[in-house]
Amino acid sequence: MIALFLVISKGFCMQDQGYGLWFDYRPVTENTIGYTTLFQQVHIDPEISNKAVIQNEIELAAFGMLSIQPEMTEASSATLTIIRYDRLNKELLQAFDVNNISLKPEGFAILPGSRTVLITALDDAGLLYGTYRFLQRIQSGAIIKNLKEISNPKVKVRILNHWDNLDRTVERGYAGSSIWNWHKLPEYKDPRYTDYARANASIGINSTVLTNVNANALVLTPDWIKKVKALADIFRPYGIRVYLTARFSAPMEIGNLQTADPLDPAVKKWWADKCDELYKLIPDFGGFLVKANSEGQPGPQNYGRTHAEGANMLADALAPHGGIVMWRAFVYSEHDRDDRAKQAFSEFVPLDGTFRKNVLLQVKNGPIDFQPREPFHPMFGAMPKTNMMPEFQITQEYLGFSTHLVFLPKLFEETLDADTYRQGSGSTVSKVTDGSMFGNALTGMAGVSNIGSDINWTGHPFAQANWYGFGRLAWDPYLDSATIAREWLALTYSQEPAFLDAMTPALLQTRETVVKYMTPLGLHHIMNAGHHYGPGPWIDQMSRDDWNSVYYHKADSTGLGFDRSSKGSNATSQYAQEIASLYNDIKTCPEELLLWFHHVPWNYKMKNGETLWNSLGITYQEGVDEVANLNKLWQDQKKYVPEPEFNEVSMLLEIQYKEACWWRDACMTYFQKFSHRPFPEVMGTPEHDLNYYKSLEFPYAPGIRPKWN
Ligand code: BDP
Repeated sequence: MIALFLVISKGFCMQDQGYGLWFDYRPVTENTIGYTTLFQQVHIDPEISNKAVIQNEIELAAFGMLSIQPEMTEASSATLTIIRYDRLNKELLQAFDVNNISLKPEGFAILPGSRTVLITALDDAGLLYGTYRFLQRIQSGAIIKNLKEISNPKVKVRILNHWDNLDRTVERGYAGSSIWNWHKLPEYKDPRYTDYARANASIGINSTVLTNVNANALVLTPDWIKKVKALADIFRPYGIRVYLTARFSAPMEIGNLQTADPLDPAVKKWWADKCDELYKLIPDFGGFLVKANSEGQPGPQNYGRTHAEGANMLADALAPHGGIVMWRAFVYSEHDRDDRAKQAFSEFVPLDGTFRKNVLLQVKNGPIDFQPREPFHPMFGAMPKTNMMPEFQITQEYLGFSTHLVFLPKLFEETLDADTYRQGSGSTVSKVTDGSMFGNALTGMAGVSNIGSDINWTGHPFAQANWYGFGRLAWDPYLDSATIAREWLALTYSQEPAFLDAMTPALLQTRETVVKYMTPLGLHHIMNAGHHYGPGPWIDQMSRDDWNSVYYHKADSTGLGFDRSSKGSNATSQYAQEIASLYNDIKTCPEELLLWFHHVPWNYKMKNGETLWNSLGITYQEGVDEVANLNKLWQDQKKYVPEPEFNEVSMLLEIQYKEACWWRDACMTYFQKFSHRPFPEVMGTPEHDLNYYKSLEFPYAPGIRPKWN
């Protein structure tokens, strides 16, 4: 008989406001043999360094899901055996089919036998990942004989970037303050740090940058390094290494040097000594993330040196300890008159082949800045002799903060699946990411964290899915977002098919919905200035041209959009020929990127037969309608979700609807100044005039960038 397991949906419990994330081990019931038997006797390899954390997780899970206390046994012939591959004995080798499995570092194998399961891996981290995966499969109701899974991470450095400041503010953070309580560290070790490590390990994240890319050199002083060490010690058993952002001018700010010139011997020595100091306390310290010569941050160009010279100097200081440098390619200058979208490519591509082996260039998914939709960054695939990692923004700076429900793995997937054509067709960004395109050994994927001190970690309950999805894609960039959505929903709320069938497609649609009501048809960077909250297409008074919305949409009486074709800024030429010609021609350019690449006449005929102007209004309206539909659908899910979270999401969806209308009305009213056309009927007439929308101010919007030192 097929074993069927009914999973009780999450209970209604006042305390449950999402702290438990996707692994709070809610009860599962079984109606035939299975899970309970499996947890009867558990053997965990006594030789591994993380035995205690694995045991703790097994006990928590067994108690939470099945109300049982598993017996821990020394005998390796247990019902559940978790053991390193090199320590498999003859019996186990005979009992389980381990011959054809190919394991890599951190990878794992979950092998079901008859009423038993073996989890094995080459290393301790792999055993922990295997354990989490096994528990997740049980939480989502898998049948034991279907548990077989052999999985190796495709990316080496799977890393969160916290934009957390030392005063506990979080740049672009919308979930409270920083979870790092620097003031009380190193003595006070908030239990939340352990739960943070558990959450990350449960999805394969193995690295974290604790501090903001707009860096403060103080974190590299002895007292602060002790605080960092306290966190590193907590994270270590979970396979997580800590990294810091390095402020390029640190040798001057905290080292009393007169210069930070990367070729100056005293500067080189200062960094080498700093690394010695760091590694003495934190032997597995990961390395540095650097934002240099970008948005006011100091860098090698202050001394007439290149990005490669800057990165290599730090790489050399870290190399003896096995550390790496993640050097950001997010650069654009107010002195460069060229299209901002082109500047990183122009700056970095000529440097291909000059970076050290322990440098990873960290490249944002698109060429501007984490917009709801961007084409993939043209640097992907364009530097065959350089290690390169994508950077995604998990925090929703440009996607409605933690108020709007948007499932970002869909956006991440769009970039990862994009074909760069750099090595012929099929040269996807995923292949740059996992190193298979050019044979890079050092690979990575970064996500700007959305985590804060809020009880549910991420502000919006559904923003947890973006953290989860990032981790899953960093482990395997080829995973599809539908699988991730379904997994997360089943783990977090309920595995009832009715719930999953309704909510999975709904989640997947949310990204497009946000694009439609914020920046349809390739519009971008038309958020209000500074905080980026709400619409601000009229912004034209910022100190830098490329911080103004008008720079990006270029609305005038003839039409709308940024001409990046060969007749305009020629940004299209930075792509491989196949992509360049596709984007370059207004007829073949995908409509969702039309206004990114072309200045389009208001009366241009779109594929739907409507003019550009009408299509704009129709698309804005579709976005608004889709939020309304999502809210309707959500109201039917009440029985699957704990009441506090259900209510929270309902209230947030109301705000999202209001704000979607605001976006539509403010943008269409503004653009009408140029199009001089009536609003398309479907969207009705905006409630207010343009002056009203322009007058709205939000001086206390969260997440604003603090003053840099
Ligand atoms: C921009 C943010 C800014 C960050 C910058 C970056 O507005 O706060 O410092 O990205 O990535 O999108 O460095």
